[in-house]
Amino acid sequence: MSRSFPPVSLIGAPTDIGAGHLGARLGPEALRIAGLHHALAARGIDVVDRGNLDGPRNPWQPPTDGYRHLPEVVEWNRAVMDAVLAELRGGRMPILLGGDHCLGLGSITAVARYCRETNKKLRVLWLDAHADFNTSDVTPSGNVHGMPVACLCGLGPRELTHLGGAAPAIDPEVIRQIGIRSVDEGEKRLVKEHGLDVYDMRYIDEVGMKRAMEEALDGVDEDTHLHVSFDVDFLDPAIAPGVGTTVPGGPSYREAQLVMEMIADSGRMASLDIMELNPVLDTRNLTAEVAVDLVESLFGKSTLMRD
Ligand code: 4U7
Ligand code: MN
Ligand code: MN
Ligand code: MN
Repeated sequence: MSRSFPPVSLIGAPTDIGAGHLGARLGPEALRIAGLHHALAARGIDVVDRGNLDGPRNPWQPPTDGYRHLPEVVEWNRAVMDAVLAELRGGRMPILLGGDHCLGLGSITAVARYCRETNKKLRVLWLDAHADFNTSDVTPSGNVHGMPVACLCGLGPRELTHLGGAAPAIDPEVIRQIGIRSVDEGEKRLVKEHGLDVYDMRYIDEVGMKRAMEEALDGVDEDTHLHVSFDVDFLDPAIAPGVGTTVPGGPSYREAQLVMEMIADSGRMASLDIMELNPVLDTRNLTAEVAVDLVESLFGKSTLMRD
C-alpha cells in the first residue's frame, strides 16, 4: 500500500516543566539522534525540523495550590499551541517532540481550534499508561503532566482550560484512551463522570489489540482530523525503559506496531505528539529508537507481504 502524506514539521519542546522527573527536556534531541528526520525523509515525506521552542527553565519547586510550576506550564503550552496552529494553518502536519505530556494540552488545543476553523471532526487517540485526568483536588503529585486531558475537557485552572479562548477545548466524546493501566482513585471517578472511552490493558488482554483499535477508530472518516498523542510510557517498560513513570504490563513491541499500522491504515492522522521520552533514564538511546521505529509504522512502513 503506498500512501501519500502531507509535509511534516518537527517541533521540539525541550522541557520537563510538568513532570515528576527531570530529563524529558532532552527528549527532542534523543529523537533527532535516533534518526527521526531521516526515517521520515526516507519514506518520501517532505520533512522540516523547526528546531526547539523556547520557554522558562524548570525551577523544580514543590506544588503551590495543587500545581507545580503553573505559570511556566502555561508559558510552554502557549508556545506549543502557537507553533502547532501555525503549522496546521500552513498546510503541514505538526509532530511535537516532547517534552513532558502537559504539553499535550497546547498541542490539542491548537488542533481543536484548527478543526473548528476548517469544519473537521476531531478524534484524539491518547496512547498512554495513564489517563492524565487529574485535577488539583485529586492529584497525588501536583505534576501537570497528569492533568492535560482534564484541562482539555474544561477541568482545571482557568489559564489552562481557556488556553485557546473558549472552554472546554474539546468534548470528552472525541477521546479514545488506549493502553491505560494506572489511574489514581479520584482520577478514576472523574474519568467515569466525564464518560471517557478507555481501552485499558484488561480490555486489550480480553479482546485483543486488533479489536480494541477497530473500536477506537470506528467512525473515523474523510472528514476526521485524527490526532495521536503518544506518551512513550504507553509501551511496556521492557521495550521502553526511558520514561519517568514506567508501569509494567503495557503493549509489547508487536502490539504497539499493530496500533501504529492500524492508525496508518486509517489514512487520517493529521497531527502527532511524541511525549515523555526521558533519555536520562534510558538504556543507551533504545527508547528513542523504538519510538522512531513506531513512527515509521505510523507513516505507513509495514512488514506485510500483501503490500
Ligand atoms: B503522564 C500520576 F500519580 N497519575 O498524576 C500523577 F501516578 O503524562 C502520574 O501520563 C501521571 O506520564 C503521569 O502524578 C503523567 C501519578
Ligand atoms: Mn501522559
Ligand atoms: Mn503516561
Ligand atoms: Mn510519564
